[in-house]
Amino acid sequence: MFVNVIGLGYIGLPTALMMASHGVEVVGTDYNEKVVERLNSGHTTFSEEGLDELFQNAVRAGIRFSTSYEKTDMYIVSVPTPYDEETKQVDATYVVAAVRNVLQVCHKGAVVVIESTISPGTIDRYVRPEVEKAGFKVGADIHLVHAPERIIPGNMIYELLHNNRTIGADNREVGERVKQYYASFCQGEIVVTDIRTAEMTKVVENTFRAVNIAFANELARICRHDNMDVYEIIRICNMHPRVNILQPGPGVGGHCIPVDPWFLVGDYPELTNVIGASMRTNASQPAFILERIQDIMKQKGITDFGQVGLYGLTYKEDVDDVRESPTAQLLSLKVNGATPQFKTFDPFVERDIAQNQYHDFDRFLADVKMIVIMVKHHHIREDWSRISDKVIFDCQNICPLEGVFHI
Ligand code: SAJ
Repeated sequence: MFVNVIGLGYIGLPTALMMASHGVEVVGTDYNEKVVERLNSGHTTFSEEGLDELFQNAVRAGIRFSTSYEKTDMYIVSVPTPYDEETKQVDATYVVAAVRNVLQVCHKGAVVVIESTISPGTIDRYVRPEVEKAGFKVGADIHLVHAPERIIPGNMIYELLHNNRTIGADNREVGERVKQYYASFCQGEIVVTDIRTAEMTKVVENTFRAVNIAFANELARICRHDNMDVYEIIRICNMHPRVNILQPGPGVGGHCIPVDPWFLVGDYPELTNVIGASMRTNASQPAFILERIQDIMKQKGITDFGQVGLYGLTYKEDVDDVRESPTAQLLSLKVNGATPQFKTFDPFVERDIAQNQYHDFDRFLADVKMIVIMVKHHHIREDWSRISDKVIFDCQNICPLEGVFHI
């Protein structure tokens, strides 16, 4: 068993390390030299519970990292799949580029697994033609498989080991062969199905979550309009045996939930009323939060945005991932044509990525009168007395202090 994992990001790296730690010979490839250098120097590229330990195990087991592609039995492609801003359809550029590179080195009989999230039909439209163009016959010379990932940042290692998985293949025997690789570490059930079904299930799973978060965000707006307590209402509704409402928040971030459902809207514009409306609701949540900040400032006589501190720059709690974060979305909005000069702080973000960003929590606190809790990092929950003299707008419903403002 010899695998080349292409793309050493949030999904590719843990997958490569996991396989290497479970007896598979692995080489990890990334076109970013800095990433490869860092891994080769013995360091991981992002923080995630258990990742460093897994990394050490994989290194001991002989994993290698490189910028070039190698001749292996199987390729796992886990590169980004953004959406085209205009058409909302999947942008398969990175997947196609990776597949082209694979086809230049692979031998006949190799299996090319796409792990990146793709909309139904992407393999037919973009990947099969590449294989044929390179002079191979799909199903005879090269086998194509889609094996979407399901792991959640913050609990990746546990979920890699325990989540059920889906493998889509043109033919059962190839699907079962790929299953053996994943079964080297995955203790969950691994379902083998066809490629289009696998493509669709992944997008549907993330769409389900997006629609349900949008529902919670819409409830928050209705409740705000007439001064009802959305959290109490959700709590009581969720005591019904068949109701399970998610939590409203300051917006939806990450590289999955605000992205993947657009693939369906892009491909089926006439058939996606609920999904399209949900995506627009989630995308406009930061604007709703900005309005709420202004209301609270008015009530409390705060006139300067510079006296307001946004706590949290990541897209969710206890991760260092800032992709599409609600705070970044909020910071891109304007009031009367100008960008509000909020102060910002995040204990997980060392690099300077936002305006007026502090790296010392005490100094941040000293410079603001009002705090907006955008992200529920464990860090802020450790000691509430630190912010008890501030005006608090808690977008995550975690602060137990008196007089806190909510969404
Ligand atoms: N959020 C809310 N309210 C909630 C839950 C989440 O506002 O009740 C927000 C979060 O704060 C965050 C965003 O939604 O900004 C997305 O976070 P998430 O925890 O829902 O999901 P991700 O993006 O970290 O991971 C999702 C997962 N998909 C599902 O749960 C269906 C994960 O299993 C996938 O592997 C991942 O997308 C992916 O890579 O596709």
